[in-house]
Amino acid sequence: MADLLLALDVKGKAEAVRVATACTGELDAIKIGYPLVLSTGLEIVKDLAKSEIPIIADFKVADIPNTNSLICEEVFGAGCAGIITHAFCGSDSLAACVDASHDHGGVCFVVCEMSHPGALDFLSGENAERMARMAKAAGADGIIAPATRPERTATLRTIIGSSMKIYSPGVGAQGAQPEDVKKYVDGIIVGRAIYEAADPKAAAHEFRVRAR
Ligand code: 3DU
Repeated sequence: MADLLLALDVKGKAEAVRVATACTGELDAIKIGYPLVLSTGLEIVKDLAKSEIPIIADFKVADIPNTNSLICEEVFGAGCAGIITHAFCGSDSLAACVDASHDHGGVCFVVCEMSHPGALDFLSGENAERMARMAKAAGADGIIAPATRPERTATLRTIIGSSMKIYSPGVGAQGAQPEDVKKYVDGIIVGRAIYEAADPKAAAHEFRVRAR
């Protein structure tokens, strides 16, 4: 049984609020990222907070420890409940992100293996497994692992155990189905298949039911 997270990669406040409002009652969290925040500013978090579900900032943080901490301050200061970071900058950068998240009462998720085909160049295989071990050692709350490669997500689950969460992108537009991964993960992340749908609420409802 997995939660449903909407990847709200639309541009502008009006469209973001339209989709989020349409999906009221069907979502467990909203994931925002660069497309939306660069078009609206972080103030969008306050507008989306009216939906009363957690907002997770997918900024795939990848910098030196001090910069990572500063990014976390802004994200949590704006009202986000969680942040998504990369791990490939190393254990000190990752620790800075995890610690700053926890200092602000938030959660930190770590990208381990990505869902697109190009992930096979670097962000997969042994590298992903090392980053999963690093995420666990850093005390991260969870990892991001691909619905498009469920067998890899299953492997990463064995590394992190059951005390950490897995959120899984790749369902819908990237070709994966909720049924492919729901037994390995705590949440599926769906973007285009919901926000581009003629009826986003109906689309979200169907994904939510299928993820259960
Ligand atoms: O393909 P969709 O439209 O359902 O969007 C997927 C979202 O998840 C999108 O925000 C993307 O940036 C994010 N994501 C991945 O797709 C793959 C990853 O490995 C990590 C995040």
